[in-house]
Amino acid sequence: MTAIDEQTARRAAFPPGFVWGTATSAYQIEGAAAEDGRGPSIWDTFCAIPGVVADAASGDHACDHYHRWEEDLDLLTGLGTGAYRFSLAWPRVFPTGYGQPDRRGLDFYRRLADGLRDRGITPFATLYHWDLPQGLEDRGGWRERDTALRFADYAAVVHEALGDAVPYWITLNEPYCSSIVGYGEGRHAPGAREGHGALAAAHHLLLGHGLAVARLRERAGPEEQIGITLNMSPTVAGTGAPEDVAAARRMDLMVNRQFTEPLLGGRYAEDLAEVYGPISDLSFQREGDLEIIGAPVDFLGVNYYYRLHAVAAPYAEADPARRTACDLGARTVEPAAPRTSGLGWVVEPRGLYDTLSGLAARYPGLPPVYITENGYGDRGELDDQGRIAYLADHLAVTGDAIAAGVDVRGYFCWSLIDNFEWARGYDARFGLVHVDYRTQARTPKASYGWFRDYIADAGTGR
Ligand code: IFM
Repeated sequence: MTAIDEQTARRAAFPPGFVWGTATSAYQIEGAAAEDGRGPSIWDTFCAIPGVVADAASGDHACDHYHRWEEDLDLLTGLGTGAYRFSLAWPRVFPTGYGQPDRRGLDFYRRLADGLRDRGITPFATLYHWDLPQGLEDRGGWRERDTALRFADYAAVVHEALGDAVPYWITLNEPYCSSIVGYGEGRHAPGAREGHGALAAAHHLLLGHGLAVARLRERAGPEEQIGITLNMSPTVAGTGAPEDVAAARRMDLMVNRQFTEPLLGGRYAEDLAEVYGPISDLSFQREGDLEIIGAPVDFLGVNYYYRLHAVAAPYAEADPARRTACDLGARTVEPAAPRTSGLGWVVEPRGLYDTLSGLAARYPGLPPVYITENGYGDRGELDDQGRIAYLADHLAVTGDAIAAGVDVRGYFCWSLIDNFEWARGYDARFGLVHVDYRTQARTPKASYGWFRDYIADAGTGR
């Protein structure tokens, strides 16, 4: 294909007004963990536990974005993206989770949102990207219904402060990770390994989302859009054996349908009680919750990285009453001869197409979709050809999904800059821009220029 042909193909693939952006989150980039009254979050506590985060790293300093945000926004200008997705740190706004909000935290996000708008970039604000105030975790965290109520209050306070500057609101980022990975697997904060508690957390996160949507709607102007972001991993059976097919279905429930069914279908997943009944009485579900959780959203954010291949496996714990929420008698396997990322993650662009088309097929009233994260992890190469190939392939299937009729409105690359990759610390890098953590120097990688040119070709960057 010639350069002109490529440009024509890109213009045709993405409709006018298609939103191009990059995404980050507060704890992964801000640093300044003890500044301006910020209270501790569950991630500060988790990182202090020996052995749970690679190299004993933490987000204490991260990319120092709290002080270097203007430089980072200038990187966005250079990229030509029309939107930027960031998250607010709840403990900057409510240092203990309760009481009066701290103005200084809200002022930081005001500066950030205004700085974006000054540059002609639309803010997409995520209210919760995993950093629960430790004060709330001390009272049970997401296991408790009260945390959902606190989240809705926090959403209302943030909207009061920023409603005139932020047109797109995302309540939660990846509730699967905040609940099952954090309270079930224990790989993320708060590091719990529970059955009932993790399922309660999943439910209360969804409830918090629904309550927050209602509070935001009361205040939002007609142009404001409210949604939620899920990480979706279409799950396929590793073989055609019935036990593997059943195992894949259980994993799909845990990762995907546990969240999509109440949010988009207004019902609990049909096999939720069957799969989870042995480990929980699901007594956290109350009458009326489904109506709150399933209230319409203006868009769905989809984060896609990989597909899952599952087969049956022995339960880790024989006694169902002692099982964690991720002990499902299933394990993941790699497909034959996989293509992998610089972190060894299996790369299957087709999974993004399946995610998008599968959502549209399963949920007839599916709201418009934004791909709020998609990206490639490696160890930080500046000439990151692997990332470029990954992005190109995933953008191509996004175009295919649009051509097939899925209403995809935007694409956000994860991530603008290298950052704190949770339990993997700083070794895993997803940025279009390299960060030297000793000097905090930012250096655009090859993918930064490639993405800039791609957006320019697609012609709808702003
Ligand atoms: O870095 C994370 C992000 O916080 C949530 N989605 C996946 C990314 C890459 O692992």
